[in-house]
Amino acid sequence: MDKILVTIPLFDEVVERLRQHFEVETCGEQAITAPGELAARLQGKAGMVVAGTPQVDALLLQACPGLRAVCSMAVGYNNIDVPACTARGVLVSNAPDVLTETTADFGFALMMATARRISESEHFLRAGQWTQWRYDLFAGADVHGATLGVLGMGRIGQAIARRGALGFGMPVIYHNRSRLDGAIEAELGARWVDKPSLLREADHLVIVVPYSPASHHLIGAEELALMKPSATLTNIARGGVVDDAALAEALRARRIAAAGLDVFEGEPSVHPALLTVPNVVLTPHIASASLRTRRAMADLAADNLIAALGRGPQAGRPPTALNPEVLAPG
Ligand code: 8YV
Repeated sequence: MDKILVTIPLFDEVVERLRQHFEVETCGEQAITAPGELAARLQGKAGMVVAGTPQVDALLLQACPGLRAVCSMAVGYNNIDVPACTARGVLVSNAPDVLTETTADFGFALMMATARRISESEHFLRAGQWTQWRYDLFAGADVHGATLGVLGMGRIGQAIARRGALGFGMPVIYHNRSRLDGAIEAELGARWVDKPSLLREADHLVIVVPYSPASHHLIGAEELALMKPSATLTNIARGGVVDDAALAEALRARRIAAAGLDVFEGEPSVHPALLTVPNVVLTPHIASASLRTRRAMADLAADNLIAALGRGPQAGRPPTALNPEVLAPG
């Protein structure tokens, strides 16, 4: 029986399902992220379940020659060197689609909380500072009718645009490497613009672009300077797409009104300057975290691993493989 390693705390039911096919080693309550420990615990393992961390790179693969499948319960896979896996015949899968609507709900909620200053006002109330009604008490920006800017118009970006256009009457502008086809643009009422125009025109900018070296610090001091002083920025993509130090400074100086951040450079550490500015809503990478969706993500990772290692009804055909060619016959 193949042995596998589950590197993250996971639903008992999903681990049980994996045990029907494999000898399973789990990590307990603490995810395994340190490269040395990961390599040591992967010895003799044919597969592993991961999420957005740890790094799966050529060095790790070299240290674990028996590894045949890396199955992630995240849609973003910037932590996995897919070409290096392909070169060694290691199947990689991610978890798209099952989290799209849940993540879009959260992106929209975070954008609204940011625009309407929900965290900041709750802290004020909890601190016993609420002594009177005032016309300008935590007066923020409207969401309905405001211009929604979406940076990165993949599945999640489109789901956010749909919420804005259909639910809140927001004109939608977007920037993406490739334009959506005309029918989808029409359905979303979305207009492609170049990046500077997106930054200049958006009242609420939501960032949903995958992380890669090309998107590193896509938003830094220069880009923030183009935004309206009344604008908000929401990042549910990946830490590193936004220069957190530059953002903290822009928030402190009120060069933009507010930000909502679910992802951070170097998370779970958070840039200390972000912790000192009041006009930012901070959440610990929970955009996909409804119980039902997290279970669907975990099940999809398990389905992929079972199939990748030749078991179950989809043996040899993992449903969301990123490099299915490694399993192709011949
Ligand atoms: C995950 C995510 O919760 O799917 C992704 O890409 O960012 C989240 O849904 C996270 O990656 C877990 O590490």
